[in-house]
Amino acid sequence: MEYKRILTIQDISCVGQCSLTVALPIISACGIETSVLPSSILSTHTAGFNGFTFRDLAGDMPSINEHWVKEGIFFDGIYTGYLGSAEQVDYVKNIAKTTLKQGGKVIVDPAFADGGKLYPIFNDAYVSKMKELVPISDYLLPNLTEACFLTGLDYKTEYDEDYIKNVCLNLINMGAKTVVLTGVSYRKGKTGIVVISSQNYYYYEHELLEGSCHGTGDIYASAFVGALMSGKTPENASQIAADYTVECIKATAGDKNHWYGAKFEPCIPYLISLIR
Ligand code: PXL
Repeated sequence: MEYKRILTIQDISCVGQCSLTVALPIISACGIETSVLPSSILSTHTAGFNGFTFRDLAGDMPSINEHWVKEGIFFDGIYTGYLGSAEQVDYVKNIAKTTLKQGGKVIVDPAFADGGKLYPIFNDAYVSKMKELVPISDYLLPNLTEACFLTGLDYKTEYDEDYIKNVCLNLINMGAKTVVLTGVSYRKGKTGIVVISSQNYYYYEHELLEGSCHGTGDIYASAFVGALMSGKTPENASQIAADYTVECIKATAGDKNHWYGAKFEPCIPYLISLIR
């Protein structure tokens, strides 16, 4: 197998099992060299901890980008997640333009909202700027909340396949090549993933576990990237990522002290078995 290198751009939440502290081990475990560009650094993630610190690292991005260009450093894939500010979007676009190998893939997880609401540090101006990453994405991985913020369509908690297809096709019309929509539930006790491009609709349904845990979107996206970069089809990668995420949630369920993230580490051997 060809040895691949990707770059992932997202925050370091020092404590909280999300973003880079999840992406780096998961993608590496899939056998992919994982370079990182921290978008920001926070003492913890912002979902449930009070008084977290936050430092925007946007100012470092242009010189890091310039150095990579000078060194002739290129990536087979660029996977973006939680950024720190709208200002970073132009820098990220330039990094993709100057450091992505020909034929390399851009994977964008908008990572700014869930459950119908924006995450604490974000606002409409941020959403508006994030729309600029949609047309550069080969794979866009939103949840339904993010998909609705990006398209301006109504966010619904009960819906049918036509509604979901319409949301995804709006994102395709905005320039996303393939949309991988997470958390799509058509019936009680089940949830799943829709993978849609201009031609294909694919739905992978799996069990919906009680009590969601934080950070599972990042676990999902990282496993998707690892599987995709390992040569799996987008449909297969979405299935592997879903099965792995379910396993991580099962490993965490019932531990009230572990409310801030999912115990993804003990499940890494399972992910590797799915990739092989
Ligand atoms: O998992 C998404 C995420 C990433 N990074 C930070 C967050 C969140 C979600 O709340 O707060 C800092």
